[in-house]
Amino acid sequence: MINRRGLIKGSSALAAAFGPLQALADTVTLPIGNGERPIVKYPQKRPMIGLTSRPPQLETPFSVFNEGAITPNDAFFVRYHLAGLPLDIDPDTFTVEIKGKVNKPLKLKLADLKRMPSVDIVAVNQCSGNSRGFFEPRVPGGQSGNGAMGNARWRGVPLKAVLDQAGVQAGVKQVTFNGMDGPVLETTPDFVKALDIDHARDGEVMLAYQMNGADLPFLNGFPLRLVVPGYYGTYWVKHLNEVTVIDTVFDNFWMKSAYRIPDNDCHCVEPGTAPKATVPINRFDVRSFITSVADGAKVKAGELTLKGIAFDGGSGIKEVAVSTDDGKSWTPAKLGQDLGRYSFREWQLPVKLAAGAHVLKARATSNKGETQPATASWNPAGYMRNVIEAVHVTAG
Ligand SMILES: Nc1nc2c(c(=O)[nH]1)N[C@H]1C(S)=C(S)[C@@H](COP(=O)(O)O)O[C@H]1N2
Ligand SMILES: [Mo]
Repeated sequence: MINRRGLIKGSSALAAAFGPLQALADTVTLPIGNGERPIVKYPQKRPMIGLTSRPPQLETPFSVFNEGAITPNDAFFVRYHLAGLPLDIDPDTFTVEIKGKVNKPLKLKLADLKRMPSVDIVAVNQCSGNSRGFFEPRVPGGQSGNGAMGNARWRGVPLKAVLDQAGVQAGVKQVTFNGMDGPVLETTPDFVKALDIDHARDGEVMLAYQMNGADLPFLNGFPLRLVVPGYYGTYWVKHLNEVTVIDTVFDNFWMKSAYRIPDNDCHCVEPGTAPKATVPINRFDVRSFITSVADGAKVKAGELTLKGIAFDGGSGIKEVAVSTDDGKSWTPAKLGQDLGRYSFREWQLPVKLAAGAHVLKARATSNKGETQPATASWNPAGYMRNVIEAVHVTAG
């Protein structure tokens, strides 16, 4: 399905703009059907797991999540829909327009934004289809492992400040966001997303120009992107240059047809069936991962400290419990530093493993009382997986 030579060739425009692109000899096999992936090297990125080349889509090698709560910029995943990437952005002339139903349309340069009071927020960006490759029965779409997520400290200006400056008119409903990338074919709808006006003005949704203290990497939206804390990555529009206030509910392909979930509590349906009613995907569900040992690993029998991460859509993590007996008994783990309610929360727990096979599990509970299900639920787009994951290890 994925051809390494095609992947490198398809990226030649990027390579020309950002320096040489290295073909790496390695492949990696994700623990999913057809899981073999090339390891690829893109500008400003360390070797990453390649999913597609036109446009570039890169998954973070899972071991990165064991290095700390913050995902380094050069290891942060990359997701695009359209192959027309804006490879010639000049940060000195770049502008973002604020227009539509506003009293005073604005064209702001980066320097204008940087003169405004800035805010910092640590927040997880996760693709709706993170972990889609694990769906049973399988669903179409990018067959991601668990690396289509990352956690960063974002800096920018609240969208509210910019909207207030432009003066939002009475009776408006939504704000739409468009980036500089575009379709290669005219028939492909441009990638534009919308948020309700109250959400857009909540003071947390941010126009971000920095990630972990540095300019955004090109592939993560240089020079400006939307950050929507607690919401799936689809709303985090990159290379953002058009913000439009509208008095209708936006109904383009990307809001009305794509990125929708079943309108029920589990956001799920009977496998193989279609939902009767859907809503746009919105907040993350609660998830946790063991990061210190990989599925299938061999470990030394005896004492071992298990480590991992947990996060939810913004209430924060209340508890992570760990099981070393396939979910029969659970012990609360010790939570790490609190970097804010939208961040990864690290956890750890010393355990003892006798020689033999074990199934390790972590289960997070959020401050609003949501927890992870014991069995995976299913929806046709492969969104929002949050089942309690199993890590099989052999101690010896
Ligand atoms: N301009 C633009 N922004 C975009 C997209 C895109 O295709 N074009 N994809 C979205 C999706 S679906 C995700 S999951 C996130 C991924 O952000 P990242 O590439 O910085 O990891 O970007 C979002 N923003
Ligand atoms: Mo996504």
